[in-house]
Amino acid sequence: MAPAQSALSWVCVGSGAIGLLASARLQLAGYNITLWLKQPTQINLKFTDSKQQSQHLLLLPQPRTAAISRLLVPVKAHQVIQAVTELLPYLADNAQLVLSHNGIIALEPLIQQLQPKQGLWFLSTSQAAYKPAPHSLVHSGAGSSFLAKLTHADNSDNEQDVITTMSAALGPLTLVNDIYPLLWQKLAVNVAVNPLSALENCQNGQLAAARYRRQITTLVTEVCKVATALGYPMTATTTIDRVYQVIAATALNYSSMQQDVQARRQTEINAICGYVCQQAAQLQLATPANQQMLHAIQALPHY
Ligand code: KPL
Repeated sequence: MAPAQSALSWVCVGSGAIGLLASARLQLAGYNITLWLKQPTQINLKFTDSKQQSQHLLLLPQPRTAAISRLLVPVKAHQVIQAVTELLPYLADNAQLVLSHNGIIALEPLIQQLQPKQGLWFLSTSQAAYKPAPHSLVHSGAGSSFLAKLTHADNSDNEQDVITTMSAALGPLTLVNDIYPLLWQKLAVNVAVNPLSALENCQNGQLAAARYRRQITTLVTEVCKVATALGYPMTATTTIDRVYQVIAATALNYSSMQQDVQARRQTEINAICGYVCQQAAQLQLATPANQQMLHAIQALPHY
């Protein structure tokens, strides 16, 4: 049976791996999805799904004239504010925006710019995809996603539409009331894996070696201390176990930060170790291992 589709068109910002994955899956499920790119051009995408079946899809650019009611923003943490600010004049007054990125950033400045009926959501995903070439996408790991609404005002029609569509895009999907406990858990994984794999220029799996154990333990323990002080209780032993489970499950993957550093792109370090250090400073807690990682990545030419 065909899924209940959104009658509304969705727009996806950028052509990153997760955005293209969501767009491809939505188009295949019969949704109307367009891309918002710096250069509005169509993408003829070779999409290889998680069963290794390939097909070609044509993804069209969103016209600059039409109002946008539904927006998926799967851009890097440091690109979110600028991307959404640029799009604000194009948003319908009941537009629903879904953010999805690694790390945590302060979203209050963005929420303050939204109209009363506009809604902001956050989707955290463990779906894995990569681009072997600019117009080629491989869905390399079938994961799942969590979705939460960050703003209050709205009516249930809009909400159901967002939930149904995000389920088709990046599901299986679990709806949660508060995304922050999950974001802190994911942050612990990213703190442990991303900068270290970037500095060592290795696959995630190589971080299971005994020589990294002490550093990973210290980094993750600092995250747990800060999260717990903020009201998101996290025990170090359980969190470290989870980090090693992710390292094992993604052993052959290169982390997003390793890829960013190799491609000389700006990394998400400020939203990962930087966010931990910033929150720790406000709480007057010391996080020297996170500070050291932050500085080590910032010292690279294109951090
Ligand atoms: O989220 C990731 C990333 O690379 O950014 C992990 C979970 C570490 C997988 O590589």
